[in-house]
Amino acid sequence: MGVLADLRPPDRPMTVLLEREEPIAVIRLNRPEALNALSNQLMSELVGALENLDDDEAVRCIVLAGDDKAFASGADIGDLSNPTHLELYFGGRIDKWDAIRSVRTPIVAAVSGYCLGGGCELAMACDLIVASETAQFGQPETNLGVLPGAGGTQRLTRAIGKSKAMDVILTGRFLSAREAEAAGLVARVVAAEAWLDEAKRVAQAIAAKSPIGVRLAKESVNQAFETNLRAGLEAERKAFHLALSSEDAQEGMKAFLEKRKPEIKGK
Ligand code: DAK
Repeated sequence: MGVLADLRPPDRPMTVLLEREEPIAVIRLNRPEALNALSNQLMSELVGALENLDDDEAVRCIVLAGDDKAFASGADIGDLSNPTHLELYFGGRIDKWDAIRSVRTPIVAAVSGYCLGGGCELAMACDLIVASETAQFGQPETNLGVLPGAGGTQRLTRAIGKSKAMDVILTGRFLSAREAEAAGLVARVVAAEAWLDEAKRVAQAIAAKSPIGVRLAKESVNQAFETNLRAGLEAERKAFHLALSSEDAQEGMKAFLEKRKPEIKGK
């Protein structure tokens, strides 16, 4: 198991671990004693790892995982309580979430156990969610007198619709993996022992394709969240033309016609 950028204070253990299995990489959230609560240190290390991997051409897809018990139980409530207005404004918390949104490499969230609050928001900021049948999703911030603050009211509502999102956010109840899958939040649910392997399989399948087509597809799907249909279709058309002009696209079509496997170069 390797370790990427070491951003921690000298006396603190890494809260994020990196396993490289090129062409994929697996980032493991590593605060088991706090159910992987997203401390400020963890968020800094996570963003550092994601940005490094995003710049690394050898890595074509990233898996973001917790452990069996928790993907992440939310923002670290200790870090979240009693900040000053100045800390909130200048502390860079929101910047970290924006940085995650800017990652172009596809990210598969691999979720087992608790996936709550900021943890659920983090999973939703990834591109798709593979879940263990033990996973529980929720936005229990209203129990604390606040509300989701890192995209939960927006992304959850787009994923599962208004009525169910209101149910989850206003009552604080958890969705089981199966319910989350039926509602459209989760792409695949697998047996408890298979969640990480399945997420890696999904990542390998993505990583086998041209990174140009994949990144442009990610960008285009995200447009569906951020703009109207007409503008989204325009963006898709431009992305398609861009992809079509790549060497990988020419090779992909030639290989199909010649009944052989394409040689993907990422160009
Ligand atoms: N923060 C800090 N510590 C946590 C934690 C959390 N979110 N969740 C669990 N822990 C700690 C517990 O305090 C406990 O520590 P010790 O007592 O052993 O020292 C340890 O993890 C094990 O937890 P439990 O003993 O409670 O374990 P249980 O199995 O009994 O219960 C639980 C599991 C997940 C149901 C429970 O721990 C729980 O309810 N946790 C809190 C869940 C929660 O409320 N999550 C939402 C937090 S608020 C924003 C960005 C993000 C956010 C907001 C703004 N901006 C950029 C503006 C996000 C906000 C949130 O996520």
